[in-house]
Amino acid sequence: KDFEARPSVTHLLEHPFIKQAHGKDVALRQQLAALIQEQQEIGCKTKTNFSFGGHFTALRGIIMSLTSYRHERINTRKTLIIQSCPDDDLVNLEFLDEETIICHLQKRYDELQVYTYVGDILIALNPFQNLSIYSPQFSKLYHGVKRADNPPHIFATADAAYQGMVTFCKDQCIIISGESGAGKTESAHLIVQHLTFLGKANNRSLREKILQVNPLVEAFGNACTAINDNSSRFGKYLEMKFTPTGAVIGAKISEYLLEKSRVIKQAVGEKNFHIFYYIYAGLYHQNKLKAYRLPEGTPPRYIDSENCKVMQDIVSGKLYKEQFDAIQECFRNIGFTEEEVNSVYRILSAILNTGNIEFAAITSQHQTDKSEVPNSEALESAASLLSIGPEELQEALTSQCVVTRGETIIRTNTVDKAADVRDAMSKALYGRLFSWIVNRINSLLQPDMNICCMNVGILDIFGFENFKKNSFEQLCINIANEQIQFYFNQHIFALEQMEYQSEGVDASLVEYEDNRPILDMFLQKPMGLLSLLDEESRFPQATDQTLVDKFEDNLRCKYFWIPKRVELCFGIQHYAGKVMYDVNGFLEKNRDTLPADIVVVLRTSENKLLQQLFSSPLTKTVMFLACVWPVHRCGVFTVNVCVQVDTMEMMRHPEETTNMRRQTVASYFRYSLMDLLSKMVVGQPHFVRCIKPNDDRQALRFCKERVMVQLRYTGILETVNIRRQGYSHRILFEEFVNRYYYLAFRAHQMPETSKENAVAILQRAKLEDWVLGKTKVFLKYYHVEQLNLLLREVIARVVVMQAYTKGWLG
Ligand code: AOV
Ligand code: MG
Repeated sequence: KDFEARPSVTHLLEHPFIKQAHGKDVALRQQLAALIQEQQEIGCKTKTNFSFGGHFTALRGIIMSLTSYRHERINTRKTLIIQSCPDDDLVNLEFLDEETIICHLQKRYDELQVYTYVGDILIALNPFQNLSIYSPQFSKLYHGVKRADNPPHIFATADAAYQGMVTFCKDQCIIISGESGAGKTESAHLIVQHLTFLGKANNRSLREKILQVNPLVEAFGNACTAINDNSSRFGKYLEMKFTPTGAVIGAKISEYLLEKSRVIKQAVGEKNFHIFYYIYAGLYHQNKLKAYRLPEGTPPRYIDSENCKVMQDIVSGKLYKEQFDAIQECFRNIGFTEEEVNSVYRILSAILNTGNIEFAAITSQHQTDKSEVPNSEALESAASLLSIGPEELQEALTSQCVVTRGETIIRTNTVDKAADVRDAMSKALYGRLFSWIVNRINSLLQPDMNICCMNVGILDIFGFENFKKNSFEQLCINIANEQIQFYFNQHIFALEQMEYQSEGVDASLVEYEDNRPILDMFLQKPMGLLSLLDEESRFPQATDQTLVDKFEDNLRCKYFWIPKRVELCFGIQHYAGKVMYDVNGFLEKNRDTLPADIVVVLRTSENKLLQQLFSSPLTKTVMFLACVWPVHRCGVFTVNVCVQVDTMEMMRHPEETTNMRRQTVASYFRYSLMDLLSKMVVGQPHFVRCIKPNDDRQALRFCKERVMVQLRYTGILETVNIRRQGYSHRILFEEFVNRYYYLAFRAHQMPETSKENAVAILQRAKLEDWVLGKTKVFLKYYHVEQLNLLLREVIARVVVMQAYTKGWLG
């Protein structure tokens, strides 16, 4: 609309920097002048909003844009706006130091430009307010166009992944990282939204289903924490499935390490998983609490967390109720049956009732360690909702069968032990219910097996956390983030630099902070922290203190220390900062045991869903993973995940193994990381780095120090350097010629896949600054976009010509 108001591109010729150009840049100025003249001659008005700061990198960008538009011969496009500014991309900055970068981001943030590129990587600053840049109009803008045509956007990253998949028939993977509350989950939603648009989900019902997957799983897997009201308490890898021509046909989620302990206890000011509040409020407002045997008046203990006015919110607030309605809608749209949804509600209500079961000690002369349930109402409600007998449930909670030397002995549980068993049952029920929902979604969104499909995977994990009190859960979350940071480093720095050396390419090496030693300290066998934790978990007599002692004796590196004068505590220097961990409960959380007696009772249930949740056999020999850590040693991600199907099932529910080598949360976690990596490595990666501009969740507040810390630990400065100097794409001559031969040869010619032909293509495409290695073409990040765009244009022309020759177009 404001086209006329924009300056004409001719003003660039008057720019003092361009006027003074000397050396190689004179040629650039001449090239620009010639292009502008050519555009004018054919009557094209070319305008720009380039805030040209005298960067010849930017000038090259303009020339590239003009050059590529020449191909369209202007008849189709009488006007042309080159929109990109050099400051859209940190790589174009003239001075590269922290201060300049941060001022730049701040200036952009103040103007609500929350996205900025670092080459092909997207930085996303959390706006903490709704922006009007995600409507369908914006989706149209970011569809198959050049990146420089629009300001940076999360849609552009989704589009790049989509185009990459369609053009090269290669799976793609978008890795979103950032600390807790930085905006990963929101970004993931926006990517799914844009991919469903790009994937031409004409089938409205499929589009709705896919869009509702995230809200549904997040209702079960997200919760309010001290940092984020909608914090992901599990890792999620969502694969969107497309046909080779790019039509979306389904989706699949993989979930990682749900923080089950939240079901039974939350830190002060934090809450349980959202779904418990939704269901309690929904049933409250529908007057159905009685039908699900839920207590009225006082909310169940599991959701009555300290400092959270739950009942007040439930009674007065409409929000929870609306969310309950929305979740019901999601269940229905995705395809869950009424019976299934009802079973889910019954199990959730049973968990809430289970939390209300209390235990009291029975002290007689002979027995001092026996307990009973004084409030039979909660017990009966839980049993009824689970369709099991109340006596059997009470028995399983207050006693246990132990087999020693062929003899079965019944041991009674103390009050504390019984409470532990109760909580273990609640955690197991919830964990399995969550996995079941995910699996059910996957089967409902599974594409037709006969269609060959390709994936765009979107990784959204729990972000790095550092609370006042950090426990085993934070340790796992932070190790997962170390792993993602390591993956980023490998891709952006290590692999690139290794290739310069092996291919004999002379490019400057960028120093970066390698977090491999920290990862090794956690994951190495047998002396890494997780292995030591597992070893200690196998000793029945071990205590949290003996665990700390074991760590102290064995972990000798600068990233680990035991603070003086604080008991049961250790510190870790993570890539993203120092974290102090409180070891209380580490062993128990790692063992995550669910007594066999509970499983036996739950299996007697008449509820079909519950039977399904606990149907896997009790004892199995767990085959230890053949996956040998550290896989990263070889520099390339060859992940050797050799797990039998039943073992994988076992890994999902580690609490159920009763044999000598009990599967622990730590070993399941290690497996999860491997599984995740094995999925990620098959795709071409795209990175989104989310940054939290302040800790108060305030819109338009840019706290320089906080941003600086995040830029430092994510290695943004180094990333800018390597993207500016380096060659982010290295393609074998053979693959390069196969991909792009259309650009220099006729369609029917099958040129030899040689170095010479690769050079012919590069020259024909008029690219500059590329380099040849021994076996590969080394390209800058922007070259690939130019090549792909040219390729799409050429292919479109060839298709039209073929249509003419075949007479289809008259
Ligand atoms: P996270 O996924 O990175 O944290 P979220 O995606 O949940 O963080 O974002 C936290 C909050 O920031 C959201 O609830 C929104 O209020 C706000 N926000 C983030 N991105 C946007 C955006 N693009 N537009 C508007 N508001 C936004 V964690 O899951 O805690 O690691 O475990
Ligand atoms: Mg999240």
